[in-house]
Amino acid sequence: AWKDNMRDVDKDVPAITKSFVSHVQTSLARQPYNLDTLGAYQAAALSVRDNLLVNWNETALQYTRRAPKRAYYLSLEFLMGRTLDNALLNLDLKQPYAQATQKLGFNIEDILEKERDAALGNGGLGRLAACYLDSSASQELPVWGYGLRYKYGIFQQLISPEGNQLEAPDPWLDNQNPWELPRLDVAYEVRFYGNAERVRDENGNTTDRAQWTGGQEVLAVAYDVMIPGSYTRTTNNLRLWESKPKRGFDLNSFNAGNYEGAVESSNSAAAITSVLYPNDSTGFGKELRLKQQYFWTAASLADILRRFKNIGKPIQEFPDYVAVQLNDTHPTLAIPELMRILLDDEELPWDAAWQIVTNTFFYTNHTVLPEALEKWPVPLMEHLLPRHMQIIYDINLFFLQSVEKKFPGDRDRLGRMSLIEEGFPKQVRMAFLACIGSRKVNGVAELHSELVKTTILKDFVEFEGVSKFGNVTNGITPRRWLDQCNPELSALISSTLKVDKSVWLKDLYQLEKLLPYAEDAAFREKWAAIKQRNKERLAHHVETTLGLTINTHAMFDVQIKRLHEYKRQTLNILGVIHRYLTLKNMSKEEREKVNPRVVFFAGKAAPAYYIAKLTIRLIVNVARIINADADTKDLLSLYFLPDYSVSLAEVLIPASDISQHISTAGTEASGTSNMKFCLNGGLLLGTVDGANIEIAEEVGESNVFFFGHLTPAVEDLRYQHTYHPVPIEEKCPALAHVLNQVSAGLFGDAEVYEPLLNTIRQGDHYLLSDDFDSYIAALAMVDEAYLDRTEWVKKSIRTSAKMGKFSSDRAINEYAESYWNIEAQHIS
Ligand code: 26W
Repeated sequence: AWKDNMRDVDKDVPAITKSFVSHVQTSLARQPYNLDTLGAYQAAALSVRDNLLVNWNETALQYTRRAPKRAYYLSLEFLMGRTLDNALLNLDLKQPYAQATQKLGFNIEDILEKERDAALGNGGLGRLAACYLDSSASQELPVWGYGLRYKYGIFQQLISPEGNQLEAPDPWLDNQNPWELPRLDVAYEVRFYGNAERVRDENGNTTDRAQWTGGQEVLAVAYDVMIPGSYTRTTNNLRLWESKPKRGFDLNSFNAGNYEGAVESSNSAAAITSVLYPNDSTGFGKELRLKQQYFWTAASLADILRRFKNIGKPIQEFPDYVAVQLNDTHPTLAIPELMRILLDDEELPWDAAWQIVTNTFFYTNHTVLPEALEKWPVPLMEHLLPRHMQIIYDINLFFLQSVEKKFPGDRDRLGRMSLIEEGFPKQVRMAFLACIGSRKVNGVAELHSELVKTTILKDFVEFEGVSKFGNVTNGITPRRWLDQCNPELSALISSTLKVDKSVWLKDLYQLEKLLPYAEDAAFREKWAAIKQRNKERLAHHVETTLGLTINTHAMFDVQIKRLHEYKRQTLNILGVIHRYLTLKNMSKEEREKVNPRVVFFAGKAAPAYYIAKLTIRLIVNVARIINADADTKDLLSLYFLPDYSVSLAEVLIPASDISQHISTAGTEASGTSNMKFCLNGGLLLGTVDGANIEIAEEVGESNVFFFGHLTPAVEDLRYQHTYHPVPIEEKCPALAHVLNQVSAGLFGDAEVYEPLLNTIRQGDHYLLSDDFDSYIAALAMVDEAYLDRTEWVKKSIRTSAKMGKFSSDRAINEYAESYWNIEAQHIS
């Protein structure tokens, strides 16, 4: 049936060839006969974009006509990766485009490789937003994304010869971006600084209203990115804002001969959307970051409000037509901003305004790590956003009055729950503001959502009732993370299930039907052969990009994610060293029984995160030594692949036999790459944390490798480290030995690693010494299991077959039904 809906999409090869050649000649002003592959990419992209635009316009038109309730996903990060392959697959145009370009002398895979990643995100939170956009369009839901059009995405990571991470800018727009449409006609003015003057009533008393004037005004200009659904006409929109000076120059300063001053205002306006902040988990207090947050929320809300007003309904009905999802606390200023609009522009009374606000917003929390909870200094807020600071004080006043009413005289509680944290300076607690300003709050996996309720928002659960707090376990789009990145496996699944992929890719629970095939030797052989070819594809990629040769007959063991102490890449590398030392001590005969292993790491460290950068340096230098050791190199080798990205993940994930998700229990909110590995038949080695737990629930504990202390033990263990420390030699001799070898300079630079090693020797906040022995034991179980290849492949099939729950389609439908109350709109 979906095919009928695609009638505007031209699938015949001659028509595609014509459109391609026409773009070569007229859009690129080049000749088809001396076109390079980059030119072929650009022409193919522009031709596919023509198809998308037709559907995108039709979708927008039908939404406008029907005026359904819509949802808006506000995220400072959208880690989209490449678009062409995804668009071709979602539109079912890959075959005809491959044929058309083949005839013109190009290989479609080479063309796809020419696209630069759109890397407007740091990691999990940004990639989740991208998966949710794919699922919203695929489920025909009226959902738009709102974000910033950064000129520079996440930095490019280089590794120096010593093993240090270096950062280079990512000018991703340099080759032009065919996937965006500048909307110079859609622009809003955004104010910063200035004065907020309370409006007085006829008796001279102050009111809830104010006038905000003066300061600096900048322009937000819209750029629209088309988001095609899978096997549907629905093509949604991701609207990204770019900042521009309101005037090119200030005439007054210009006439006064102050030329530099006149151009300066234009410089500072453009700076707002110039760069993505590369920190996840820390680093607020920067004025420019707060400016980004307000610029984006103000422009997005103005745009949403204008669209709502076109329906012609009274403002009280706003929440019946609009749901706004706050992706973490980054867009929390939307709450006081909507209050400002309703109070000062719409002149609503406070209670009516607050009623609208608290029925419009929904807040997703992505971390309980205390250092990652956003807090903004009050003096900075007062300076940059004087009117919003007033409103926040008013919200706080009314809120604390209601707390006092429910818990009379409980001063500690008032202090704990205040939106303003005492101190020098005072700070605004953004998670609390997001919580009280929202209809519902959710975490991103069962365990995490429980931790939100029992730790950071415990008082708020007691005050507002538990029903406001929920869980939506994260998901991943099976289009990109199976069909696109692992086409052979996708084809095997379709032929085995005897259903078109358009069916099972949108109903991922159908993978369960693969379960009986775990017992089918012929199927297992095909399954294993695909894994092998994916390992060779990765090896080929590493060979061509880094010039390194990889043993594809080894077990591929992968840990790829942002570098962070809580994610414990350090535990992994110390485990590798332990394995190396063990191998070195073995006799030749003993070594012959050992299964070869190749360990891959990839991931970026925040540029100012010293310990994370030291971990990279250690990994690189351990690799240098052990990859060159003739005694062991056939049995153990190690690679740090620089510049981790979405497109690199698409090569790494299908090639993994085992992947590691080994955070200290209770610290990883969910994790989403764990789902991607399992969907591609990789087994999971992990702690009892985040979504690992739900993955194990689905696939059965016998199919995952769990280790380590559980969340309830963590607090006590940390207490012991602080107040009753036991020397590491006593507590964990194996780990002590490894640390001593590093200290002794086995991997060079004896003194360089001391600060990293000392995080374990002193305090050990992430409990490496508590989990090391069980980690090593789990690694040994993995080795043991891999020896029985038949049983391993069975586990692999069973794992993939049980990933239905982790489709982002399931997740986005939960948001649509239980949070936003929006309905699918079929675009005919
Ligand atoms: C600079 C402030 C800051 C603070 C937190 C920036 C970014 C963050 C994010 C919340 C970090 C993040 O990406 N969290 C991850 O979100 C994923 C999607 O829900 C989860 O799967 C990961 O477990 C979580 O770490």
